[in-house]
Amino acid sequence: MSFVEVLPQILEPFKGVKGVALEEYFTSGHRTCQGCESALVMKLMIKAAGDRTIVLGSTGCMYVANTTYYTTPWVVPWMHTQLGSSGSAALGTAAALKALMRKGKMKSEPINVIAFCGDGGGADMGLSAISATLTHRDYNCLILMYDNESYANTDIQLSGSTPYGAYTTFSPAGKVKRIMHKRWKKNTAGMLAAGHPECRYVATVCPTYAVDMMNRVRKALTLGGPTFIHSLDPCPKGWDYDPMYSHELGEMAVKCGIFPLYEVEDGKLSFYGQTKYLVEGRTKRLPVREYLNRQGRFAHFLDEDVEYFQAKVDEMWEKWLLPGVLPFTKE
Ligand SMILES: Cc1ncc(C[n+]2csc(CCOP(=O)(O)OP(=O)(O)O)c2C)c(N)n1
Ligand code: SF4
Ligand SMILES: [Mg+2]
Repeated sequence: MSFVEVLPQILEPFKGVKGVALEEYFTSGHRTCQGCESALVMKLMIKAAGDRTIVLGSTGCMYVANTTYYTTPWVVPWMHTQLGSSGSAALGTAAALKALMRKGKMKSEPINVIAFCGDGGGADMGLSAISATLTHRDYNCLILMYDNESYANTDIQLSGSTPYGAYTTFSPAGKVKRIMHKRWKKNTAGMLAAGHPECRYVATVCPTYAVDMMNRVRKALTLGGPTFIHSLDPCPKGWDYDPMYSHELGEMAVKCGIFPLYEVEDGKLSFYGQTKYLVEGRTKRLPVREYLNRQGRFAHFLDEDVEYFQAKVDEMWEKWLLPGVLPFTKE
């Protein structure tokens, strides 16, 4: 039996908006909400990857709203997988392609494998499968976690990625208890980058910065091996704001330092975009107050809640060993 090494595709970065591919592989026929940034993430992700790509998606808005009544916007091969199994689906598909090519049952060619999951499916339920996949250096697959900060599809339940204090159907603000959700958001990308020495690439992205985002997808696929991308996606329904402000809220989350943009390539960390400016001191972090005020899920916040939120973000930047990335503090 001959050994066949399946090399990844080489996808050069898009040089600005004018260099972006015109082809669409996530088209009309979906039923996501108006202003849904997760739908935009799907569109950009597959635009960046191109047509020689298999997409796998775990249960959530990006499954349910994209496969209604026997219609689908996906132009590339696509398969649904169970809510907690984006990691297993990615690895299994990459392994199956490799085996079929080795046995000569299909032409040997680089095919991208991308599995997406929501924050419920990725940061919570599917974390162990993602972790396992990130230890298998021999398989080329990207796991993209689209983070709308709730279990949105089942009507906005709290996830490990929901921000402190946010109103969800599992954490409604009441007269006796104003703040029901008192845990700080899970640091998924930092945790996966720190704990998986075989993983070649971890990045955070925000679809507000579309070209930057697509180029992180292209880099992940080009590097090969198991890779992970975490995108922050404003969700008009769960976050409770007018859909026209989706992009602006993504921008504010980055500029407030709530969601730092960075990549870790073979263990080397670099910040990019607006976050790089913050790290280099070229711009100042925006206060979180306006970001919070613009969303109905924080409408019950009093001044003390905003101050607590701000203090926690300050801590991420001023006390963490790697600002916004690794939450250890030095003695
Ligand atoms: C094992 C399992 N438990 C519960 C569900 C019900 N369910 C379907 S979608 C969903 C929400 C998933 O949340 P997330 O992964 O964040 O994706 P989103 O809906 O936010 O896009 C839940 C709980 C399920 N499909 N499978
Ligand atoms: S609930 Fe949020 S994530 Fe789901 S389709 Fe609507 S905007 Fe998109
Ligand atoms: Mg979600």
